[in-house]
Parts: sequence; C-alpha cells; structure tokens
Amino acid sequence: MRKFKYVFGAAVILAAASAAQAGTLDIVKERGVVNCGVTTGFAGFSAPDAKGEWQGLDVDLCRAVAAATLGDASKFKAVALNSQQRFTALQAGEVDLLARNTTVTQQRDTALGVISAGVNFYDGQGFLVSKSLGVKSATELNGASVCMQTGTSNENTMADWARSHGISYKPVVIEQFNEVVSAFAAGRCDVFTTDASGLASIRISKLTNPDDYVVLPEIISKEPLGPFVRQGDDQWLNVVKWTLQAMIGAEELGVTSQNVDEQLQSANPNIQRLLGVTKGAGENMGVDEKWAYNIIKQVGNYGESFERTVGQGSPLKIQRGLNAQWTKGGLMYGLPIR
Ligand SMILES: N[C@@H](CCC(=O)N[C@@H](CS)C(=O)NCC(=O)O)C(=O)O
Repeated sequence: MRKFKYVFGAAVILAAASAAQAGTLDIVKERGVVNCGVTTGFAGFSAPDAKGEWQGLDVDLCRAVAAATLGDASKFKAVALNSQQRFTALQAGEVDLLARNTTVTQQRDTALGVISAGVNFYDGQGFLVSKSLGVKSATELNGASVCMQTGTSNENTMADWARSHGISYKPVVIEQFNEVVSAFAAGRCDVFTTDASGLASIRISKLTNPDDYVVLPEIISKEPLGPFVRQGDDQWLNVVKWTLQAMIGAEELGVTSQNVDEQLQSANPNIQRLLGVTKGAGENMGVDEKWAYNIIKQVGNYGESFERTVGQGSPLKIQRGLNAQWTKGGLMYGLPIR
C-alpha cells in the first residue's frame, strides 16, 4: 500500500510538472495568437507603419511563426520591448519569442534561461557620426563621447575595442531608444555605436538630415542577430528554428510567394517535403503539414522578406552581403528539411 502511494504520488508530481510546463506550441494554439517580442520601433526590422501595422525583417519572422503554427500570418501580437526589457519579458513568458535584432552570444545562450533559434541577419557593430565632426575613421575617435543604449551588447564591445586600440571615450548610455537618438541628434554625444543595420536605420528614419551623417568604415565585432526562445521547450525551439530555416531554404530552392502554388507540382523531393506534398515534417513538429507552404505563401521566402523590408525595395537599401545565400557568397545556408 505504502509503495503504491509513492508510485501514485510520483505520477501525480510528474503530471503536474508536465502540465506546469505546458509547451509553448500548445499555449499558442490555445491562445490563437503568437506573442512576439520586437523593438519599440526600429525601421526595417520592427516598426509600425503609417497604418499602425508592424513591419520589418524581424516582424516577418513573427508572421512566419504565426503562419506555421496557426495557418495565418496575421495572428501575431507585436510586444514592444526595449533592449533592457527583452530577456526578462521572454523569461517571464510575456512573449513566446524575441524577434528583435538580438545578438547570439555564448553568455546569452547559457546564462539567461534563453536560447538562440538561429540567425536571420549577420551584422557587426559600427559607428555613426555627424559629418561636421570631420572624422573619417574610428581610429580618430580618441576622447569622443559615445551614445549607446542600455542592455545592448554594444556597451561591452565598445569597451573591449577601445581598450585594445588605446582609445579613451566617454560613454553616454541611455535606456530608451528614442532618447539615445535624440541625445545624438542634439549633439550630446559625438558618436552613436550599435549594429551597422541599426545605424543605417537610425540615419534614414530618425535623423532629419540623413546626409549630414556618415557611418564610419570600421566594423568592430560580429553581431549575428536572430530569434530567441525560452530554454527548456525543445518543441517550440524547433518550431521557431525551422520556420526560419524554411524561409532560407525556400529561397535557395527558388520557391517564392508568387510561385508556391505551381511548386506544389514540383518533382524535386526537397520542394515536395518543404511544401508538405511529402508528409512528415509538419507532424514531427506538431504543426500542419502546410506549415512551410503557409509561411512562403503569406510571408515569402527569406530573400523576398529581406528585399521588401531592409533591401532594395526599402528605404534602407542594405546589400545582401553576408546575408546572401551561401551559393552566392553569403552565409545563409538553409538546413536540410528531410
Ligand atoms: N544586437 C545588439 C543591439 C540590439 C539593440 O537592442 N539595439 C538597440 C539600438 S539600435 C535597439 O534595437 N533599440 C530599439 C529599442 O530599444 O526599442 C544586442 O543584441 O544587444
């Protein structure tokens, strides 16, 4: 009897533990909405448009996860988080994922209870200055005041770089994004340092006369940016990870939002698996077999998303560079869906 009690008790504890850890995928399906942590407004990556609808490369990832899990790219809620708030919000379950120019680092992956689900933009940290400063290279920045945002990897990277280059500087670190930008525009600091994509975005969308500013040639770090999820939920990690991989892989396979219906007839086994014509990938992940079809049809492949949001079809006009497909000299290499 006593033994039975123990076994029964253990079973109850296990059941309670697994209920307490109800998977994010089940929660999302029940809720009918993906809660996606984005920035407070950073043009090209995550910012509301004139109609108040969130747009951008990172927002496309939110939309893609909604398409994969709920069959409808519009079923996501953008939760605006500044740099400082983002990890706490993810840890606390306020969002299901972060899709918000977040650099993958060993420390973030191992010490914060969060984990990277891939890279959707390979970047590096750079410097933005007013042309009136007359500086052509970062090596001339000795004694400069440098604006940065609290809670970014940019703070430490700046400190490391300055120390190793024998440069002294005065940090001006501010928590709210718009306030750092205003401080820079008002001349309260000589330099703005963050990811080069951020600098391009700030220059075009936040400064009154973009031509009065220049991004210096030096890139001082690797900033692989991508989505993050909470640790301990491998099923959800897989959903987010493979959503991104499906977008990257679709570009390589030439499957676009325009031709995806014709591609359903493709004889290519990789396309058949991607689009759920050959079944299995969806079931393994706990989503509909049309998960990737829905992503591509409603959001597009990675290249379409890139060009529309930050590339040639956007005001930012960022070149593909490192973010080109591996077949075209870049680092985007879709993992095999098989
Ligand atoms: N990639 C860096 C920087 C990312 C970051 O948060 N950048 C700032 C400055 S561009 C930003 O996105 N701010 C927008 C906000 O706080 O809403 C990191 O992961 O720490």
